[in-house]
Order: sequence, then structure tokens, then C-alpha cells
Amino acid sequence: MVLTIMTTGNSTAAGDGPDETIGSHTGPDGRSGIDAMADPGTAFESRDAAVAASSNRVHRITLRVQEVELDVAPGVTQQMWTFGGSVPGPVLRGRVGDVFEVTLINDGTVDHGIDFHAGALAPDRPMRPIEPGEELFYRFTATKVGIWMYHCSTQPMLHHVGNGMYGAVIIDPPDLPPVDHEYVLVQSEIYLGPKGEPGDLAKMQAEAPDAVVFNGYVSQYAHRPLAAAAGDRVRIWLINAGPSRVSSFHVVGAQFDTVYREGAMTLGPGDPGAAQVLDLAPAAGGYVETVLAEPGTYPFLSHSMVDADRGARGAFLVTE
Ligand SMILES: [Cu+2]
Repeated sequence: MVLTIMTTGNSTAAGDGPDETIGSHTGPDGRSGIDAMADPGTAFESRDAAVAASSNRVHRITLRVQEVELDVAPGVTQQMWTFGGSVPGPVLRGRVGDVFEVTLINDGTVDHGIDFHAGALAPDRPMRPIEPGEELFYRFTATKVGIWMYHCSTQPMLHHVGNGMYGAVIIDPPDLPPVDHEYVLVQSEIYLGPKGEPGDLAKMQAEAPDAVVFNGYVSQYAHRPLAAAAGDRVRIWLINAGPSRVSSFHVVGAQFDTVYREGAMTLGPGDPGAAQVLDLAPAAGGYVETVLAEPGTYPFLSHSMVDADRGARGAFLVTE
């Protein structure tokens, strides 16, 4: 691996760098301030991608909209709009018939709202935008299995989703068999804005992301690989939060013998064929399963190569 060091306007943490007056994430040559190959350092903690089942039948959740400065790449921060202070927001999980009772509180400085694809209802009231300081109550019953996106419902949604307001709800199929490891990955784009300000809407409109990421941070699982042992069955839940790029999830050295995609089981372990990618349009989701046959490092990526180079990549570290 080649470590590329680029000179940028400010890749330092908020408020502590000599370049602060430049006030932009873009260097004088116009290139992004993000080096998707950079090492995040020994202190870096990746987001836990493991996801456990829940036995609750009623899920009471308080989501506070918080506008916070987050690390998105080594040495690069961005003022993000979040559900609960993280990007993506928390992963919710239940089963068919479960009730989700969500209280949304807007601690931000502009209007925000929420839209759960996991429920079907008239959007007029629960998805309405609320002003700073307000809250709303959103109740839905999960009637269909799948991995469903939730996101901010305030216009321009391109700006709100493009600046971090999304997450996943997993509704398990009733007969979902246990596996050795279960992970969830949310793909999304990062559009850097000026220092201390939200992401750049013009970049979003031009579909010119500075990075494409799994679980909110460039290449994090390339540096902190997801664990498995040889012969383990691994299930990976995926949702493509976009807002605009297609995802084409692939694991180098692996074939998916099980594929669930947008409401349909398209492959099972008994089928003669297998899949090389799970392709997901923006807001689409599904899961794949594979058995990683022998010890080694198995990179994963969006096989849309420009996005892999932007940080949509990681690895499984498979031990004996
Ligand atoms: Cu919002």
C-alpha cells in the first residue's frame, strides 16, 4: 500500500490547526482533503458493525437530532447532521409485528424530520419537519421483513441525507437461521463543506462526493477488519443510504450463496449458482451470506471502482 500525503486546506481537528483561516476542506489544487488510503492511527476505534437480534416486541426509541463535528477520515472532520450523534444513526432491529414508538427531538439549528421506510402509513403528520426545540412522536408497526432505510424528511432531502441523516431498521424474516457472524454495513457518500459548516450542497447536486464510506468513515474496516474464522458462515446486511451513488458490494475471494434483496430471496445455499455482488440502488437493502473457506484477508468493496478508491472498502480477517 502506498501512503499518499496530500497538502490540504485543513485536515486538522476542529479549531486547533494553523490552516483554520483557509476555511475549506479543499486544497489549493482543488482536490478533496480526504486521503482514502491514510492510516487512522493506533487510537482509532471503528464503528462496531456487529448486529444482535432483539427480543423486544415494542421498541421505544428517543432520537435526538444533533448537529455535531465528526471524524470522517484520518485528520478530517465534518459538521454533520445526525440522528443521535452518529453517522449512520443507530441500527434498529425487530421482527414482523413489532411496534416502533419513536420520539424525535430536534436539538439542531434548522428544521429536521424523519421517514421510516420500515412502516407504511400516511406521511403527513409523522414525517413532517419540526423546528429546533420541537419534538414529534412517530409510531409504526413492522409488517414486512427486510433492511429498511430511515432518513431525514426535510427538504432539500439531498442536503439532509447527504449530510448524515440516515440509518437502518432490520426486520428479521421469521425463519432466519443463526449464523456465526452477522454484520451491518451502511454505504453512503461524504460531501465536505467549509470548516464548521454543513456538507456542500453544490457538490451533492453535482454528485461529486469527497468520499464514499461504509458506516460513516473512509476505509475503516481496511484498518480494523471484521473478524471471522475459516469455515464460518457470515451474514452481511447492507443498505445504500446514498444519497445518489449505486452500491455494488463484493468480497474478494468469496461468493455469496445466499442473497436477499429488496423483498426477494434470490439465492439460497442449495442453489447451483452464486452471486458476486449485491447491487443496491440508493435506499435499497438486503443481505448476503458466504462461508470464507480458509484463513486470510478478504477485502470487500463497492465494485464501482471510483467509490472503492473514495473509501468504500474494508476487509474480513479470517483466522484458523
Ligand atoms: Cu434533517
